[in-house]
Amino acid sequence: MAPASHSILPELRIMTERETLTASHWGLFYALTKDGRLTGARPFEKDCAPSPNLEDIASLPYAEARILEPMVRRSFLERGKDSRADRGNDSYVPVSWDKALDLAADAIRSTYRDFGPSAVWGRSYGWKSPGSVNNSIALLQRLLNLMGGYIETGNSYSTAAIGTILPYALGIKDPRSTGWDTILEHTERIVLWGCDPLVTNDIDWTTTLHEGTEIFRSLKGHPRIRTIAVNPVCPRTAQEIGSQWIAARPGTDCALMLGILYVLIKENLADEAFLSRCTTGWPELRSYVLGDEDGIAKTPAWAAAESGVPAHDIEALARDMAAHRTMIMFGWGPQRARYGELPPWMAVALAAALGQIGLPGGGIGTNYHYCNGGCPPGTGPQLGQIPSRVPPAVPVVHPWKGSRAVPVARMADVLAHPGKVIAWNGSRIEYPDVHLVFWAGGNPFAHHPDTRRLEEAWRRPDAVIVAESFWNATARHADIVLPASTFLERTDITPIGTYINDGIVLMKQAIDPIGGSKSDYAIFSALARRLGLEEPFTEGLTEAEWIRKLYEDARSRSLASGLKTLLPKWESFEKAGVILYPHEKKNEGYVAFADFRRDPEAHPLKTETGKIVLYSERIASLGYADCPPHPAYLKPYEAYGNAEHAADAAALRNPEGGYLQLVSPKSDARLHSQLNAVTFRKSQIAGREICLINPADASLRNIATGDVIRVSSLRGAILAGAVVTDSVRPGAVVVHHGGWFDPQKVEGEALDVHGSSNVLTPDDPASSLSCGNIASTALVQVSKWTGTAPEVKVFEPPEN
Ligand SMILES: Nc1nc2c(c(=O)[nH]1)N[C@H]1C(S)=C(S)[C@@H](COP(=O)(O)OP(=O)(O)OC[C@H]3O[C@@H](n4cnc5c(=O)[nH]c(N)nc54)[C@H](O)[C@@H]3O)O[C@H]1N2
Ligand SMILES: Nc1nc2c(c(=O)[nH]1)N[C@H]1C(S)=C(S)[C@@H](COP(=O)(O)OP(=O)(O)OC[C@H]3O[C@@H](n4cnc5c(=O)[nH]c(N)nc54)[C@H](O)[C@@H]3O)O[C@H]1N2
Ligand SMILES: [Mo]
Repeated sequence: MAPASHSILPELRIMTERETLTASHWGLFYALTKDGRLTGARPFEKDCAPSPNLEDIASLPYAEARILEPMVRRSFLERGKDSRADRGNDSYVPVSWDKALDLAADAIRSTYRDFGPSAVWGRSYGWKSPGSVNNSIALLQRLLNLMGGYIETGNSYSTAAIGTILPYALGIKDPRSTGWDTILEHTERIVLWGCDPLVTNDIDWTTTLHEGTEIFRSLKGHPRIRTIAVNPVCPRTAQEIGSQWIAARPGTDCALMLGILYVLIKENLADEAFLSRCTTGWPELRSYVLGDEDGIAKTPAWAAAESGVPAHDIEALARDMAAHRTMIMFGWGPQRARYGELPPWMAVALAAALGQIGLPGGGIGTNYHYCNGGCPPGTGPQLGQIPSRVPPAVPVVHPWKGSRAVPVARMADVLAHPGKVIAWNGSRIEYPDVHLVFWAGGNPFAHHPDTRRLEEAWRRPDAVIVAESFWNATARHADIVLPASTFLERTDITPIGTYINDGIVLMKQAIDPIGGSKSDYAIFSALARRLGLEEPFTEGLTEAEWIRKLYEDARSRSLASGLKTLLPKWESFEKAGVILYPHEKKNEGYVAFADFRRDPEAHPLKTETGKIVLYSERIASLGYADCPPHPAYLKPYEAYGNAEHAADAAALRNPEGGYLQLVSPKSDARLHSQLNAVTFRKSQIAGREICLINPADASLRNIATGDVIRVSSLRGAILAGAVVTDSVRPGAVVVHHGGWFDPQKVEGEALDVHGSSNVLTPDDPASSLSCGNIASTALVQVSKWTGTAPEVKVFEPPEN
């Protein structure tokens, strides 16, 4: 604590300046306060690469868009569920906490009474804030499980396609990556394929010390390691560390990799010994590459025509990868697309053909860009969270209707089409009939594709309850809005690191709750009380007692297992605020798939053949038209060169130069939609979310940096601010994910006047295998906006 400074009237008011250690997705930091108000943030001294976004976090609680009191949608208050069609077009009325909680409890009680748990969408997908007690999603699910359950979901919006295909190909969803210590010792080439680690490693699902960021930065000018980025957008990582940029068209990675495989085969560079010893299905894939299967030889010239990467660059890349110890660092951008299973599967095939899987520093890793993947983990107990999987505390009378679990990214489809049957990774799923939606800690109006379709589907359920801190579009589409305090306004505890397990930090409360907001624990305990579930919900513990319990549980586990790092007594931990785990030699030198490579029979993979699978009999037996049994290049409906196949081809052709391919990657200024409430002013152009466009495409359309532009697809239209830049390839445009959705009627047209990319994306499944969400695979037209530019209103509270 800093010394108190003097005020003019010291007898009336003592000015206090404080530093409080806490933790966010962007890392640990000291919250600086003066007179109870946040004034800034100072990074934690052990943070290897503090986030540039910390200052914005310190202003977040005071955003104008902050929800200050419980609110109910006006016509819901008057007409209840009969007013559901007004969602998104209504005003809000402030009510007391008692009133809001009574209404929410009524909606929950009546849904379970009339329809049972299969009518409840309680998955509440989202990134909330760290905190193992005030984990809004766990708290919501804990409450709903006590009521009898809710519709379970599979997959995520992050890794649906890759996490579904890798078990077929490698026998594991998310293989541990070869350690960075090994990479730094052995690797000669790093291919950043569809990833931007200096952007995406800025955050962690828990919190972070940014070890990965520091290592990636150290690759700049490295004497041995050369880096190459394959991406339609020149990633910030490549710009910072000086990588070669291979600017492939979006969605053409498989074509590009097929061209590389062709060169490897023709020039005897494919490691046939490894392929026959460690894989199955290479003969089938090889014949596809050579064109024996479909009559198309996947030559570099063919690959060049698809990907836009010159044939000689493809040849050079193939030879360079084969001649050097090469690690393919595969990101998750390419798999959030139609047929998104195929690029990661093809990348596994490419790594197998290079024959370096299981060698130190070679092969493929799929999480170097995320949560410090590849960093050797520390040694210590994992902190748990408040349990959400609790048995029902009341009798469940209604039989379950529909399937118990659905693919998470079919959410809008589920809301819209109860009873619909779909295929999903070998099973048949029947959608339940949703009557109640409850979200706490996620922003579906930012994360789900095709926002306009979501808006329609969202108007079907009888009631929508949202616990949020900000007036984003999800709050603006709710019936009952419960104001949650931010993590800076409550105390909590969190582990440090998703893959890396760096320790535990106490997130001490820095400021009082803003307005009438309450912690999620307080909100859900109050709801539990109204539902007669207070005792099983709280187990008689306060928020502070839960925090201590989670710590004591971790401590006794560590004592029982004789772990070297014993956690200190609670009192010492509370005083220190943080414990960091030591890094041990035994966690270093890890080489992924080394045992398997040495002796595949003794260390079989958990795949259908025990080997790396390049042709899957199991996938073949499913007979899905949208997921072939070996990695292949399939062209989606809305792809480069495919406008003529689109339902309304004319709408996609505009006189000023035709359609462009949309890419919507992560923003370095946000975590999805989080922080936009405070960053919008400095990150906007022309008062809106930016759209990156190549000079060639911009000049065809008479667009200059700073112009307001209209970007539209078959699904909807947004306004954005143009940034003309060489860092996006011709034919592609970028609207980063997570800009807030601000729907307005402008000259008779329904427009999002701020620039949320998901207004443009299609809500199609990646394929019947994963049913994953799609963030790219959209054709858009772009034109200069010549009308009057409407004011963005979404960062102010809605009307009363
Ligand atoms: N087009 C496109 N779409 C995408 C992606 C893409 O790249 N492009 N990425 C996808 C991916 S990978 C993901 S994971 C999803 C992410 O989608 P989300 O996780 O839904 O996005 P966030 O903006 O992080 O939403 C978290 C919400 O929780 C609120 N919140 C924060 N802390 C608390 C708290 O303590 N209590 C409560 N009650 N609320 C809190 C925040 O204000 C915010 O509104 O988006 C997906 N959608
Ligand atoms: N700053 C910040 N960091 C984050 C997040 C955030 O919102 N902000 N979100 C976090 C979350 S939840 C997740 S799941 C991870 C996601 O990590 P990723 O999914 O890897 O991140 P994205 O930005 O969606 O995509 C990575 C890259 O893929 C590129 N890309 C898009 N389409 C294609 C394609 O067809 N081919 C190729 N070769 N490249 C393509 C994009 O331009 C982008 O640079 O990031 C995490 N980190
Ligand atoms: Mo994600």
